Amino acid sequence: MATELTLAIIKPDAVEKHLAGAILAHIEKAGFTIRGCRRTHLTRAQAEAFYAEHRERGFYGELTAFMSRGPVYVLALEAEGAILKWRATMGDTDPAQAPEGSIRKLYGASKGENATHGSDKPASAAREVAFFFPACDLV
Ligand code: 3AN
Repeated sequence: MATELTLAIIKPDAVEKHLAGAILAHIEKAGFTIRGCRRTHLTRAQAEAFYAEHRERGFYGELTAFMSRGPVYVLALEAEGAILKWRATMGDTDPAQAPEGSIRKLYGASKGENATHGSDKPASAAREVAFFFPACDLV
């Protein structure tokens, strides 16, 4: 399996609950190398651009309001097969369905406020990493 980068976000719900440190520790224990890490507060327009592929879904307004509600940590994570590995580490979108010990089971509250984001496929990972990090900042 090839070494990949994926884009993770520690979402506003987790940052508000002071869970960013616990989630960063979970990420490192799971074997990812954090190649980029930045705290930022998305504007509504940035959240809308980031989630543009979901614009037809009923929860788009709720999602983009939530994602711009407070600070987030954006992370570029590296590992063998990082995209699927990070999705497995997070667990299902719905925390109630996520496996015991996964980040969303441990820290998520609902399908919307589920603590973390992860890219779903290689094309999304490339777009999402580039959305937040110029190549020179991936160290
Ligand atoms: P995932 O992030 O697990 O790939 P998607 O692609 O189904 O999940 O959904 C994209 C984003 O929209 C997720 N981050 C999730 O928090 C949010 N979302 C999904 N379903 C709902 C819902 N029913 N209500 C509010 N937000 C949702």
